[in-house]
Amino acid sequence: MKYIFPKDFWWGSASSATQMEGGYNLNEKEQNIWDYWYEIAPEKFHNNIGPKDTSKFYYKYEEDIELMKNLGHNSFRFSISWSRLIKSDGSVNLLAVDFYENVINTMIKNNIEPFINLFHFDMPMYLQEIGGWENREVVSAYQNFSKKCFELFGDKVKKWFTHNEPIVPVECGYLGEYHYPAVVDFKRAVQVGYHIMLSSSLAIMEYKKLNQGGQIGIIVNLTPSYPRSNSEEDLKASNIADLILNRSFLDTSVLGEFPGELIEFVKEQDLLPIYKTQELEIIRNNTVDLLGVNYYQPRRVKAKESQVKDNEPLTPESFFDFYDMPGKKINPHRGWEIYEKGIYDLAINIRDNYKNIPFFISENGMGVEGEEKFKVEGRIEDDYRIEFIKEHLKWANKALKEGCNLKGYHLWTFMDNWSWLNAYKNRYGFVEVDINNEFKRTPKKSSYWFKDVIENNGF
Ligand code: BGP
Repeated sequence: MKYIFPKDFWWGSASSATQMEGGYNLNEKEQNIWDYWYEIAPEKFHNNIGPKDTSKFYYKYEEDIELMKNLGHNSFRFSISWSRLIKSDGSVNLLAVDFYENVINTMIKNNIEPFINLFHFDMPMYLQEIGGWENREVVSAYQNFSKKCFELFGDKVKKWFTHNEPIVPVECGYLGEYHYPAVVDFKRAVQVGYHIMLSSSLAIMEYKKLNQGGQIGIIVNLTPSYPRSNSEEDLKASNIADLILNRSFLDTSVLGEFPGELIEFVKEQDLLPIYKTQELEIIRNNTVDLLGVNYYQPRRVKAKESQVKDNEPLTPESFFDFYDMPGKKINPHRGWEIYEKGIYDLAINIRDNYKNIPFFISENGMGVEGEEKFKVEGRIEDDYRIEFIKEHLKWANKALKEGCNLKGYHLWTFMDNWSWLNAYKNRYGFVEVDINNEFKRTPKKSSYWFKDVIENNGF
């Protein structure tokens, strides 16, 4: 064996509540923005499939966790649905407590460590109605929600994450039209980003107060930015992309401060959010213990080729263009670039610029449209996914050898799930979910290959 991983390496997969639970209105769950958006605009969702009964983990979690165990996994990340746990009057939904308690107990019984994330794009609608992340009161509501989760489940759960990809609700909800409320307004986006960051620090503060002996972190989609060339213009464009899309949450979560250059940029563009000095103190004093890093593809950047028009709204892309690099390797089933070395580059960046903080690959994966065409005698033969994981793990292994503090690797995702506006278009799971046949689970070839890797702690 050539690629050996450390003992106790975290092998597993990641998921999120809205994408896999289903039971969108069962047992007093309230609506979140996805339930609402689907209700008013179902045509926006691929094949008109909404979040009502996604992958049915809510009903089948025992079977699913047993399958995870049989496939050798030692850890699994899921999220707690805020709109399931906390009712619109602020009280705790005891039926939801039962559900999450059962999930946690079943995982522990099967030797799978629960990693829990608190926010994965799923704002309760009753809070969106008062402005969502734009409203400081919602930050306090999130602080209370996080505290409740620690009190309820913190005796058993020792790995917590405040947010998954915190830049995504900013980018997709306030700078693009992929998440509700789907507006394009840079100033509002900056306020949302600031409040999400503050909410993360407040949750960390609550967690530390309780002294539960676990670790708390954040999960960032740390997409490395690569300039087209070393020209001054391309470097500048790549730097600004990195600053807004990576360093906004990464620097602040790990180092406790918004990057000076970002503050300058925001001031210059007249985008400063409303904030209080004491809040900056909270951010400074409550940094993460642990980092989750989602990596799918690199961000290739070039200097802007055309002037931004006067009537065009300002967005981050007013300052750089995406670069379509000739000859890049592509996942033809999703259209995304595959660049395995990105995993190594981001690891080295964390080692050298972020105090070598412990981190893990919290999502990596390959989406495949029309994956049923790879089915042979009832099983999806996903050799492309094996190749994808293997090549990324090789670079992860090199990073480990060079002193990076890498703790684990989670695939996105365990079983095929629903992916926001893309619904069930792109499949990512180790396990096929047949949405036309009672959501039947069938492990794909890659799940058995991964099981061997886990058993051997390498390949
Ligand atoms: C990540 C998100 C996941 C998931 C994944 C796949 O950024 O954290 O929630 O959706 O992307 O995305 P897609 O289905 O659009 O290919």
